[in-house]
Amino acid sequence: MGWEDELRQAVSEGDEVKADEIAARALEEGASPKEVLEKGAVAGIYEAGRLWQEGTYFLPDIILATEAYKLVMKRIEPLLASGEVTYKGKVVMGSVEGDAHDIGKNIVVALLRSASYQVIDLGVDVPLPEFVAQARELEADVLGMGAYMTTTMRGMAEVMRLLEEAGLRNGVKVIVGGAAVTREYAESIGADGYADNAAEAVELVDRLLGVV
Ligand code: B12
Repeated sequence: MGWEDELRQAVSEGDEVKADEIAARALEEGASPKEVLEKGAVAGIYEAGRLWQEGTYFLPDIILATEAYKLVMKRIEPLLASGEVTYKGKVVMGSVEGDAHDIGKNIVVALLRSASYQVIDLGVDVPLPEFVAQARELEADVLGMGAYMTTTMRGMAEVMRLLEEAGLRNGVKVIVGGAAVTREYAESIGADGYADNAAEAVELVDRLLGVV
């Protein structure tokens, strides 16, 4: 079994010590941080999600998998930083009100940072007006919102309305994503873009800001 499968398995089984060891070894053997993240750690979370959906896993299993993922991410994140000082643009990002999921958002944040974007991460459960206030305050080029549940997704439409009301809609590009969100939904609320994974999210931001 290659490190990819081993890491995927260790993360999905919530074995954080083993997951971290495998990640360290893979990096030592020359795997790139991005590969370790995507082919191992993220794959493990997806696997845990699949096991939950089919009824094999329960919430505690998911929490353990999340902890294992986080430990690997702690090792990877500093390595993703590009070290460049000139930013391509400023992105304000968060998980919408009521939503505490942040694994997907954190990956998008990490990859945007590694692609030389300045990212202000508002965290989880971000009150809807806060997105607007921060976009204005920080003069964001891009506002990113993540929703991972069908219930919280609706908050995005409200943020669009609040942006309009504040006269900010034309000054900021809005991107949305997360497991609950579809391209159709993104279009229906008038967002500027949607991406269903973190690599695509970076391409999307490049495209929207014309820096490709
Ligand atoms: C891990 C997990 C948790 C963890 C979260 C840990 C954490 N820190 O995030 C814990 C255990 C805490 C949790 C709690 C709950 N969860 Co949960 N959780 C999941 C699970 C299994 C995986 C989510 C995940 O991390 N996926 C992996 C990441 C990498 O994928 P991703 O999020 O889709 O992100 C990628 C893309 O979407 C995109 N992307 C992400 N964000 C953004 C943002 C932008 C701007 C862009 C452009 C792109 C983008 O790029 C990412 C990387 O490629 C999903 C199942 C699933 N299939 O999604 C359920 C799921 C999301 N949870 C669900 C539920 C119901 C809950 C709880 C209510 C459970 C409960 N009964 O308590 C609570 C709610 C807590 C809350 N208030 O938010 C449901 C939601 C159902 C719905 N209504 O839609 C799901 C779908 C499971 C299910 N089928 O029932 N959960």
